[in-house]
Amino acid sequence: MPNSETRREWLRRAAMLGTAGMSGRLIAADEGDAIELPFANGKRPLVKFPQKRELMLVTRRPPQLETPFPIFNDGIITPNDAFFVRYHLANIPLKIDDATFRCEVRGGVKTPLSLSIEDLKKNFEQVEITAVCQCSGNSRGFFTPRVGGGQLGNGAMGNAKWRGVRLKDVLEKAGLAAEAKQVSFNGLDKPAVEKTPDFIKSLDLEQIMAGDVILAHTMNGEPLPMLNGFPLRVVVPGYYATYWVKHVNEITVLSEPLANFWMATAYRIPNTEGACIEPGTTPKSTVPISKMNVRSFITSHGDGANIKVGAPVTVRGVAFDGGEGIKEVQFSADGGKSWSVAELGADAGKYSFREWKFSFTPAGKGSLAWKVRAFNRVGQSQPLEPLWNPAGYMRNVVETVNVNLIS
Ligand SMILES: Nc1nc2c(c(=O)[nH]1)N[C@H]1C(S)=C(S)[C@@H](COP(=O)(O)O)O[C@H]1N2
Ligand SMILES: [Mo]
Repeated sequence: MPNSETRREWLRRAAMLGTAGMSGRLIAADEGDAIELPFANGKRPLVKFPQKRELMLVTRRPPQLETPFPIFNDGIITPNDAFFVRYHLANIPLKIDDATFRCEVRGGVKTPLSLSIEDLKKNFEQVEITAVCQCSGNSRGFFTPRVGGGQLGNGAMGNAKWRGVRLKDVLEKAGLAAEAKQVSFNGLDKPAVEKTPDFIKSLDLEQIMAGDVILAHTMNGEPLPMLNGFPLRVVVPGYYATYWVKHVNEITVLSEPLANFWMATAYRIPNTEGACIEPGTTPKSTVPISKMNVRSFITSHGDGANIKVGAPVTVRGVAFDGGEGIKEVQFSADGGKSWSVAELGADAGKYSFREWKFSFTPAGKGSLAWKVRAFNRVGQSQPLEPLWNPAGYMRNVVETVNVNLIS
């Protein structure tokens, strides 16, 4: 693993190559390096937290760290030390003994369980799934009109290999009560003040019994980093990360849908096509956020990159969706007038980042908009113009990188 000096050097190089624009520009700040995201108040210092390389600081308490975008060009797996971090509650666990840690399974079950990590590893089938974990508010900083909440660039996402056990198998071992409808998840983090509601989320039992929801103890072959939920987290492939509860130590089977602040008030989207409404207005009705929509990014080049005319160039990036799987990625070198089908990388599963690349020899001169769009297996794609909702969730516009052709 490159040390932090090499990292900085690499970031600097990435910035010079023009990996800027939508992904930010590396600048020297008094306190050290920072990345300037291309929206108001977009300066993010690069800071080091335990088990992490330098990441972009959104807030210190609770820790919210964004992955510098050039890292997504390194490969489809996001390294653990570069994976973004998001918490809602200031009182987070800093040290957990995984030998004494227990995850309690209770509520509407025949036999409540108290599971150690060892139990989970020994007594259940181990499964591994590669899946994107993306914050609902990823890219919120690009919303116009601006909306409240963490002003994130495009780095509140990551793709990892999650290993653990199926939640379904755990629930079957406990035995479900007949009236079971939902399952709630609580982690070890706590509010700093009493009036803040504890972060508890729930999923429908039906979704869990389909088998893809897992309790993960391992991320990319290592124990989860503390800040990503050590020693156990919920992984809900295809769903926004709000359901991926970290340090999960209470799993409760419910006979009614959970109606706490985090389900009934927060993390809801307009109940409309595309989850969007007229900018600046209020939705008439809302539903809990669920599956991720289609996204695709150019990772190899950023705004302001100088591209030599007449010399072959390979553009590449990643695409993903909520679990249908990416079927096709298209690239446009002329601002969206014409599109070419890109070459897809290896298929790491329908919940994973899919690499794409496109090689061609640029012609013409001046500045040009490169664009990328993806289609999933049911034909869904991204709109050319961004959609709006008041919480700044689910951004999925056709992404653009502006480059300069030089001779
Ligand atoms: N215990 C706990 N789990 C949590 C949260 C939290 O605040 N506490 N935030 C959720 C949200 S909104 C996101 S975006 C993801 C972030 O996961 P990461 O920090 O591993 O990147 O964790 C989810 N799980
Ligand atoms: Mo989130």
